[in-house]
Amino acid sequence: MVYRAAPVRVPIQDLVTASSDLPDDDGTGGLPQTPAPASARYRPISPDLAIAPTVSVIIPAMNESLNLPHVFQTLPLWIDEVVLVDGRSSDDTVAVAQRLWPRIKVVTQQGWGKGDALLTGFAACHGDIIVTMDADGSTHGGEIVRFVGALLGGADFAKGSRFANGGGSSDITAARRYGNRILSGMVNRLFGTRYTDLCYGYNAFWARHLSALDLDCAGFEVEAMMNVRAAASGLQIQEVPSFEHPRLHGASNLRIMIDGWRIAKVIAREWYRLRSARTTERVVAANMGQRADFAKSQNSSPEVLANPASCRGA
Ligand SMILES: Nc1nc2c(ncn2[C@@H]2O[C@H](COP(=O)(O)OP(=O)(O)OP(=O)(O)O)[C@@H](O)[C@H]2O)c(=O)[nH]1
Ligand SMILES: [Mg+2]
Repeated sequence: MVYRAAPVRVPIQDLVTASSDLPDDDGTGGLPQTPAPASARYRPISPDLAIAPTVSVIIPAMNESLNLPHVFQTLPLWIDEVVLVDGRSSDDTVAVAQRLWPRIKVVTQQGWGKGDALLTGFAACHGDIIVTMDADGSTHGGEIVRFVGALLGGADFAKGSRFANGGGSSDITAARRYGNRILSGMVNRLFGTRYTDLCYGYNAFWARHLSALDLDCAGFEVEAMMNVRAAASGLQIQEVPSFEHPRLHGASNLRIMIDGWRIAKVIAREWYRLRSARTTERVVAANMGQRADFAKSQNSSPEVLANPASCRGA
């Protein structure tokens, strides 16, 4: 797949030439009649990086109208789609977002919780790459290029981390840091990962992996579930250092004890799920092996033994 290729570094000069070379004197009002050259699909996202895949940014927001001006100011202009998932805000979150980013797609979630909001956003977006970030001013849109760069460099899932080299937080409390460390340790032990920051909402992945993630949870445990399922389904994961700023206005929706407990339950459930799947795989493999041995001794094929009807009338 072309998307798995290493970052394509097309000199900006070439891009400009490719675009201005498109035919525009054929009486079609400048519409190209011949397919655009391959390089014209690429657009610059930094001084030395150009990309072809489209990028959607999903922003769950509940009563964040005061924070949105800052959030949208940080978003790079090269992103293709912004989807704001409104959690039935009682302030003018939606109107502010539409004023700040006229091309924005606003969807109202039907259920409750950040997880439900993200699932709603995933269903509504169209990009090849999906980026998730918060609407409270804690995540900076200028970092999106790092996530996209990691995906273009071969990762399936780019996971933001405040505790990776180069990351940080001026927001996290001691209690949250400690809880996060325990939960990350649990996942690392049970799933063989090396996560430094399990509970962080700034992440990105290729949209084609949505079915592998198969997310189905409503609350803040959604981030833990994404990370665990990405690992369990064998996706290539790369941590991306990120800096978390304090929420600018308003109050946090996270309830540390309740949400921490929900995250722990998700981890336990996912581990049980994975273990059951592996046990089933082992049993099936053992049965197939026995059948193959028996078939060999009977000079028949294992398929025939599995389904004797298939050889009726033969
Ligand atoms: N649509 C929607 N968005 C939500 C919901 N709960 C939280 N969010 C958004 O999810 C993002 C993260 O939520 P926060 O309340 O900031 O939680 P947090 O970042 O873990 O906590 P703080 O660090 O204290 O801010 C913010 O943009 C919220 O507006 C919800 O039920 N629906
Ligand atoms: Mg926050």
